[in-house]
Order: sequence, then C-alpha cells, then structure tokens
Amino acid sequence: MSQALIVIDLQQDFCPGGALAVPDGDRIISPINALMADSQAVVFTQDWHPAGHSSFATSHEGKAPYDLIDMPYGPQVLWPDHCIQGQPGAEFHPELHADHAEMVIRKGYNAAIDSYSAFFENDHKTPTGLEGYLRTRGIDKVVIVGLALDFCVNFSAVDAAQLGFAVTVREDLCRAIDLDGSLGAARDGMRAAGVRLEASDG
Ligand code: VGL
Ligand code: ZN
Repeated sequence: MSQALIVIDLQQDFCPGGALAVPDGDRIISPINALMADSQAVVFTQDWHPAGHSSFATSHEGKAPYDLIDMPYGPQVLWPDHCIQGQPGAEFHPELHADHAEMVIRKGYNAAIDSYSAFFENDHKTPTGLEGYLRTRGIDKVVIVGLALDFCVNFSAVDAAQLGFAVTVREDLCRAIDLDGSLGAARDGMRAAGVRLEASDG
C-alpha cells in the first residue's frame, strides 16, 4: 500500500495565541515533524478564508462566535475571524517543518461556504482536488494528523473513508476544540465510517 500523511491546518490561528486557538495545539508539532521525516507523500491543508467569510460571526448581524446558524448547505458553527488569506494567522506554525509538504491544499476560499474537509467543501459536493491528487500518485492509505480533531480532521477522515481510502487518525497527534460534545460525536462518526483511531504508532 502506498501511503500519504495528511497534516491538517497546523496554522498560527489554531495554536495558542491565535484567533481560534485549539488547547495545546502546538504540542503536536514536534512529533509531527518527526513523523513527516519518515513519510513519503506529505500533504498539508491550509484554512484560507477571504476577509468577511460567511463562517465568521462578524459577518452576521447580532451573532456571536460559536453560535449555530442555518446555511443553504446545512448547519454552520460561527467562528471568530481566523486564517484570513495572507495574514500571519493563516501561516503555518513556524516550528512546523513545512518544507516537507509536497502538496498544500487550501480550503475555505469561497466566501459563501465553509470547508472543513481536505476533500470537499461543506456542501459535501464541491471537490478540492485532493482525491485526484492522491489517486494519480497511487495512494490508497492516508494517515491524518493535526487540528482540529473534531472539525477539520474529522470531516477529512470521514470523506477519505467514504472515498475508499484506508484511513488512520493518529489521535495523539491531534487536538480538539470540543464544542458541546463535538469531540464524542466526531469519534463516533469516524468509527462508524470505518476510520481507524490510533493513540500512537503501531
Ligand atoms: C477549523 C473551524 C473553522 C479546523 C477550521 O481546522 O478544524 N475549525 N475552520
Ligand atoms: Zn476556518
């Protein structure tokens, strides 16, 4: 089996001090650097929103971060402004060895729709192109690490499994936001989709 390591959204805004900081998000960077050194195909995702993106609470009158709204494609959590294109918060964390990435998938650049998954926007239809990239490289297994376990890692892992890839999520190399039980729901959903959840190597 040919395998890819997918590193999800290890950006400044998701690390301590950032606009949408995931607790201990920076603690996983050094072991991920070590894992990348041992992996062939390394793919990064980068959350990459235009200013005024529809997933930002500031784009909706009277709404606050973490409120839930209905969008044409389904329910959407509203977030603090984060990962705005070209701004420091959207950059990869400086300790991450970003030179290992052979492919960087940017997502969330359409103002009207959020994109948690590395494979599809949140309408579950509009592809990012990652599926084609992996298939044309002959990859049939993916290992997923990064931020946040209950949002972008979760959506990416479930989509990858549904597309027919063998999927492992290294939970020890992820951290969660955990909003209203989102972590438990994400674990259940990943398991139901056939994702293998691993706490460490092997
Ligand atoms: C993410 C919320 C909003 C993530 C991205 O990377 O999990 N979460 N944008
Ligand atoms: Zn985002």
